[in-house]
Amino acid sequence: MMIGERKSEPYPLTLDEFLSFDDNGFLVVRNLYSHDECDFINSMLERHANAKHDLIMQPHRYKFLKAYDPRDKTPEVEEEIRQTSEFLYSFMRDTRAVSILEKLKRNALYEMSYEGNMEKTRDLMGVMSQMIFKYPGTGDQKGWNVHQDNAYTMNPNGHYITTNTFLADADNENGTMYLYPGSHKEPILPFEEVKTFDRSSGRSPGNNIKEIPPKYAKVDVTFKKGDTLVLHGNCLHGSYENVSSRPRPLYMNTYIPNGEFFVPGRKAQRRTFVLKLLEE
Ligand SMILES: O=C(O)CCC(=O)C(=O)O
Ligand SMILES: [Fe+2]
Repeated sequence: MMIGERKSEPYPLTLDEFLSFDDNGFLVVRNLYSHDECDFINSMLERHANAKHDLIMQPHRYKFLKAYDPRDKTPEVEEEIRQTSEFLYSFMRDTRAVSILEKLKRNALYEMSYEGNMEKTRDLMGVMSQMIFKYPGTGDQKGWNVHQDNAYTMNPNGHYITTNTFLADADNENGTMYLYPGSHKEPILPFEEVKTFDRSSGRSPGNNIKEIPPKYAKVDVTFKKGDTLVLHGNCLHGSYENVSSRPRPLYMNTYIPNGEFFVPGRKAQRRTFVLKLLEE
């Protein structure tokens, strides 16, 4: 993937960053993507948004993007949908993100051989994508309840991992995320299921955790355009309501080691995508 000046090369993850992910269950990688790349992705997705800028699930999959796109499906529109979904599939495979995840998940992907060498025994797979525009005053501006992303996929080994790329600056006013460092060491905690798409209920989206273990403290994080939050699927997090007049576009990709159990979901229809073979 190459937009503007920046090449997609493996990210030089430091030991401190590696250890910080281990301790906290998340890692903020500043400026992983350029402003040009963020603008490109955002404007590409804007073409397919409905008037309220509802969340788009699985935009890297043609049939999903087509179902979400409210326009008449002229040949030109069909072509845009094809281009966007293909581009977003390549973004799921982006070397910068995947190189970070492969290091963070190395315990799940590599095994020591009899000779004492580390050998890669399985691949990391892409699972799903999601675009959240979080436009002000649309119904989609609501904050998300405190949840674990793995409460949707239910991987028993805590191997579900996500990248969350902020396509514009995010702060407390426009609905940034907050996190509970260390909470990824918990299993999937009891939660109340909340439908993400049920606008009519007036409820905030996100499976609602029943009780946040008191030993974890909430931390607000602000993001700049191009920052990526790498998040352990079991790490507790939520987000603020967007009370500003700015959108808060967030693009998410999710991943899991090959062969790991996950719940496909009726609406999301999650399935795995090969990353390695298609790397550019
Ligand atoms: O967009 C947000 O504010 C939070 C989204 C989130 O946590 C999720 O989609 O799992
Ligand atoms: Fe989440």
